Parts: sequence; structure tokens; C-alpha cells
Amino acid sequence: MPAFKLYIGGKWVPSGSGQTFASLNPATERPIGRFQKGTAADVEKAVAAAEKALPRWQETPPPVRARVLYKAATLLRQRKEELARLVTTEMGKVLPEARGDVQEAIDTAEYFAGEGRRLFGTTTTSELPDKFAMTIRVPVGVVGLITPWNFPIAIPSWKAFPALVCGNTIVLKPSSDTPLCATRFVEILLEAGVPPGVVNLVTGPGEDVGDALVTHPAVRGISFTGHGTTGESIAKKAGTKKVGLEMGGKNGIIILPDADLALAEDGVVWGAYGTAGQRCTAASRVIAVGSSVKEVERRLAARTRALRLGPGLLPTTDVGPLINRQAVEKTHRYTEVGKAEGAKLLVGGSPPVGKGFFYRPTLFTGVTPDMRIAREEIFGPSLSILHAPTLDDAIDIMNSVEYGLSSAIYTRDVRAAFRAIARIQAGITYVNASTIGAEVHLPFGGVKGTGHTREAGWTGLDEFTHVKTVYVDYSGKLQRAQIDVE
Ligand code: UN1
Repeated sequence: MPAFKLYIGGKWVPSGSGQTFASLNPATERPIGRFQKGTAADVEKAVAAAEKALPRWQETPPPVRARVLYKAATLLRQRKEELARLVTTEMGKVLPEARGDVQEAIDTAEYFAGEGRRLFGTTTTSELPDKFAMTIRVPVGVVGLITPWNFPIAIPSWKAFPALVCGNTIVLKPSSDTPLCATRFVEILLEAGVPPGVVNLVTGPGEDVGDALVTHPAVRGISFTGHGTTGESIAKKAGTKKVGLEMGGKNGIIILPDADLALAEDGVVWGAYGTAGQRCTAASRVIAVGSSVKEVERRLAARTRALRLGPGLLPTTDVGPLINRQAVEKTHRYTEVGKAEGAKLLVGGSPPVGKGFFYRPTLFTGVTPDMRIAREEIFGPSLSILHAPTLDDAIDIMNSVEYGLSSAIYTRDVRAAFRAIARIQAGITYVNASTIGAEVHLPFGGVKGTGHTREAGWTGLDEFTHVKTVYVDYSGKLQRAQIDVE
């Protein structure tokens, strides 16, 4: 079985731990490679390398830094199919979605490459004569990127590309479920011309590698996507670092009785069972308003029953495996919780027999807002139908959860749509489209328990730069703001 290394200071090196771990194909449970079990001492070396590389990279003009991103976009495009197959093999999502994962990285590389010739600041007036005022963006410094397994190419790209174009140096700690995708991603960055030390890769457990990064004094920024409890602990430990957190969702889709129900059905099935429900943006609640509920139940039950479970590489598969055994167990625990709470199981609710971390697409109805399956993130193919008498009740239900990432409403009524846009507490609201499928040139993030970082788009730069305010006084004399002003 192939063995992979850490990448530190421009070299592939083994961990000081002398230990490795395996990454498994979730459809077969077979290992696909062995990876270094990194330690705090490895992080120490990686941070030192990133610190050493920082001055030179910072001084490289942004349009020159951007060349690396353009080249990375080209390489990603050339290897799209090969990488997509790897994403499916290591993470499980079906091949068309895996291609989307890689495409998202290509789009992100191109978008942030363009920033090499923008990185706009602001100029403004001064209250004093012969004085100039403006802001410029400066890099944060050494940043730690802690990335999840569900978008194993796209999410590292959301973080690495803006970080690089803004002049930061990086230590990447990927999820231990998808270290091979991260390794391939780093290889592409190197081939694209990232100088030694600018990007470093340390695989290994969160308790060791992640913690060491989060607490290292020379690491000035942390960007994390993952589970809420980890995110909260990062927020506590990170002290004065600049911290970006994206911690999941309990995203809902409101369906009004006037909606195009066939369209809504397509959106719900795609949002709930795409990526086997393993997206932060996945739809896990349908809130059917008024008389729509019976028809919504009927349609969704039929569609959910028809979904074909299987390995993601097979063209006949609609829903692939979950990431690991714990994910199957967690999803199943929630099925048991839902039944015990009195929800009605319409479809699925069990893992099939045989190899692979599969779980049947599961649909509950009669779910009430206080039930745990209506409040907690399951991160699996499990969807709950709730009922609300009116639009305002539906919005209250939508907002009754701790999270606030994505949301959607299906209606033909423009007034209802805008009322929902204004009142839903979420970072993203879709009208007549599902909760998933954010585009890379728009801000992505949430409110409340999701965290409030905005990745991607123009706001993606804020995570990896500080704004510096610059005053240039060319009057040649002492001028006192607030005092020498009539
Ligand atoms: C995530 O699940 O963390 O909007 C990211 C979407 C994708 C990104 C999801 N473009 O569903």
C-alpha cells in the first residue's frame, strides 16, 4: 500500500512519531494509503518553515503570487477526472458531485487569481488639508487551515487560494478521513510554483496536530470548517489569533402551497440526499406550509424510496456511502431518537447489510420543532418533514434552531419570498432553489451557531488580510486631527 509523507519546508518528510494511519475507501472499507500520524513537534517544524518563507512571499507582488493560482487552476482542470475519481474513492460522494468538488477548486483558483490585480483598499478624504487617507490589505502571516473531509478538494481551495494570493504562508491540517485528496492538492500547488515553506502539510489527529496549530504563538490566523464542538474549542484556545469558523447547519426548506411542487421536490431531494446529506448546507428539514404537507409527504416518500444506494463510481448510484462507520452509527442513532420522539418513519431508517459505510436515505414526517431530529445536525441522509400553519410560523420554525447557514423557500409569491429573505436567520437564502450549491464568487457563511465567517467571494479576502489604515500628511507641518479643525 502506498505511504505518504508530510510536506514541510519544501520537502516530503516522515513524522517524528514514526506512526502512520490508513485512509479507507468508504464504499469498500479497503485502505487506499498510509499517512503520517503527525505530532506537535511536526507542527513546530512546519510553522518554523512557514515563518521563514513569509517575508519573501509577502514581498512578492500579488499579481506574481497570482500566477501560482492560475497555474493551479490549469493543473486542476487537466487532472479533473483523475482527482474526481480520487474524491469518490476516498470520500464516497458520487462521481458527478466529485467532479463538482474539483470544479469548485478550479473556480476558486481563478476567482482569487484575479484578486492579484485587485486586492482593493479604500481611499477617502481627510478632515485636514494636504493629508491623504486610505486603507491597504496586509497578510495575516502564518495561517493554519483545518479542513473537513466532505469537500476534500474544494474546501482546502477556498482557504488556500485566498490565503496565498493575500501573501500568507500556510500549514494545512486536513481531515484524517481524506488525507490523500489533501496530499494531491498540495502536490498541485507545488507544481504550480509555490516556493518552499509557503505551503506545508501536516496530517494527523486533531488533538495533536490541530491543537498544536491553534495554540502556536507564531500562527496568526486559523481557518476552520467542521464540527461545532471542535470550532468552539478552537475559539477558546486561539487567543488573539484571527479565527474563521464554519460549523455546520440545520438547513430548512419552506414550501408554500402555491409553490411549483415538482420543482420543490427536485430541490429537496437534491439538498437532502446529495452527498448523502454530508454537506454543511444539506437540507435536513422541510417545513411544509398549510395544505401542501400531504402532497409534499407523498412526493418525497416516492422519490426517496426510488434513490439507488451504491458505490459512487457506479453511474447507477444516486447516493453513495457515508464517510466512516461512526457516521453510519450516528445517523442510525438519530433514526432511533426520531422514532422514540414520536416522529413517523416514512422511508429508510437502517443501514443495508454488506461492506461499506452505507445508510438508506431516510425520511421522517410528523416531526415537531422540539424534537432532536429537527434541531441537531445529523450529517447523513436523514430528512424531517415539519408542518406549519402559515408562512410566519414556518419562518419561526426555520429560526428555532441553533444554526443559521443555509435556507430556502419555494413559492410563486414574490411578497412571501421577500418576507422570508428578510426574516430568515441564515447566511444564505435561496428562492426556488435548494439549500446547496453555493457559487465561489459569493460570500459563504452563516449566523448564530454556524459561526459568522464569510468565506469565498470578495469577503474571502477578509479572513486572510488585516486592513491597515494609512495617513500621509504632506503639509509639512504638525496638523492635529479633531483640534486644528474649524
Ligand atoms: C460545505 O458543506 O461545507 O453550497 C460546503 C454547497 C457547496 C459547498 C458546501 N458549494 O453546497
